[in-house]
Amino acid sequence: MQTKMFCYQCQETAGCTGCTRVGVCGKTPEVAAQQDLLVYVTKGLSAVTTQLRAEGTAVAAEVNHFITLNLFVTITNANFDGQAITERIEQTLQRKRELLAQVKTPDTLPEAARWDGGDFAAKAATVGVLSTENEDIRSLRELITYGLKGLAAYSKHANALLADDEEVDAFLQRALAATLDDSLTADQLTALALETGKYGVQGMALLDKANTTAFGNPEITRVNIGVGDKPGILVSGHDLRDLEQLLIQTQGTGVDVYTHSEMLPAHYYPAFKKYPNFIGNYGNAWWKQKEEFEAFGGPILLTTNCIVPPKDSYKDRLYTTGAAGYPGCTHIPGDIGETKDFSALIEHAKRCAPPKALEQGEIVGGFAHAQVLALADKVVDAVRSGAIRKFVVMAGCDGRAKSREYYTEFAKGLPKDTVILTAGCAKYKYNKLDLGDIGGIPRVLDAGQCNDSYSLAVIALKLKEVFGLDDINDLPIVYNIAWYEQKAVIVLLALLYLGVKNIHLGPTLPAFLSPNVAKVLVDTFGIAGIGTVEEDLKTLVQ
Ligand code: SF4
Ligand code: SF3
Repeated sequence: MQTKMFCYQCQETAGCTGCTRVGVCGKTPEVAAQQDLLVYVTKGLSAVTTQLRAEGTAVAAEVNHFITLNLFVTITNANFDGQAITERIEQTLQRKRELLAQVKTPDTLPEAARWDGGDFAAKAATVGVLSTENEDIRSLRELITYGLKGLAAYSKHANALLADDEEVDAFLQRALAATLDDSLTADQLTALALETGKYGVQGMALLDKANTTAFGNPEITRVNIGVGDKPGILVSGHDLRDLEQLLIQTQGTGVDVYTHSEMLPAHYYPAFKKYPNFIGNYGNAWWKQKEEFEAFGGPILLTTNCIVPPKDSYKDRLYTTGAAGYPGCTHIPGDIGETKDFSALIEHAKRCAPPKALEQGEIVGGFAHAQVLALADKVVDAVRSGAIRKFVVMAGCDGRAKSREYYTEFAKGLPKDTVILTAGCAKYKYNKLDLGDIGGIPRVLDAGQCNDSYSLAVIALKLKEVFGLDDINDLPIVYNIAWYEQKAVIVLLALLYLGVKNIHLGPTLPAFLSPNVAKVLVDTFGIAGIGTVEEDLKTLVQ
């Protein structure tokens, strides 16, 4: 079989080994090659900026933003627009050229830092994942690169709210550059992967602060899952700043705004509650968008991943912005600090019928760290009295694999004295089940988006302090995490950095973990896959 591409960065990779002809996600070999080359030149640019810092030359925040956006563009389901990716490769080469001219000792830099363009397709064929021959080094390089992609995504959202952390950017670029360094051993790369987790915590803390400073602390909120009678715009992805601008611009237009998938937690923030046209959440996790976008009937704004290649029936209603892109769909431009013009979506919505109701009722969420800590006495009492026996962290991603029904069954099978802590789109596997409450504490506590997994760590650290424990693993908390794309990789590395052990990861372990690298994770951190629902209920909560 001829290999046209090679990508194994997400959980749905073909045959649990790698997409070689076309992506399960819909990524074509051409776009895969363009993404490989974008990652390569971004690593080269990062080697240049890392050298500049080492020589005492400051790197502009704007360069940091450019690098994070490049990585974000290559995250699973973010951008399928080959032309836009090629333009970013050209812009990256141009920036690299300018910065390279400032480096005092360019000869020490790796080839990627000095490559100045040429035949893109030919170069792409030599720089992909398989260009690293040793499978353990390849595995560690990709583990780091995917973690950095996740970190880049979270940094980008913080940057959009004018929050920066030069330390995070400097690390991100140093670590990216290190994946080009053939002198690094497997042990050194393993240490770098764990250091990536440290900066993952710092990056998520930056975003948490940026979000809560801009929009307030999430609070317990009941979110409508029905529809109103006006035309609407559906917003998906993770970028709260885009949502805010859209809400401002739709005031008084007669157009409603709904969230989809990872945008649901926007409803938990006080700042968004003042908009009367912010109606509710429509639909479920990303992978159901073909039916749900069809039924919605109005324009849809994808602010980030996850995009499912659209059906022709609604493709003209799909708009992208930021890192997201799809060929043939209108892209709304706008850089950090600029106001984006969403008038095209608003005018489009006015020509559309109101959305078709998919369901009715409410779901409850808003249990980020401040809200849970406000309830700390109640929670601690419930743990001390035995009313809550265990917390089960079920954060992460959802996906289309049938095997993910495991998570619905697992949630249903949990004993009544357990509470699920969740974040990310994984929640859609059980957030509409009626699992009840324990003395007024709901049995599913949704902290927010995948990046709000940070909140779950803050809650765990606080409980550790309250109970006077030395080890986070002595808490009555177990982890059964579902992953799909690279943001989940940074969340995992962050949890490992915080010392969390015995995480169960599913529905399959990452294909990019070589047997030796997987063994290190199993031996050092007790990472395990999932088994049957019955077995895992026994292992985790009995
Ligand atoms: Fe395959 Fe996932 Fe890569 Fe898409 S992102 S090509 S599904 S491994
Ligand atoms: Fe979901 Fe794509 Fe990962 Fe943010 S939207 S969690 S999969």
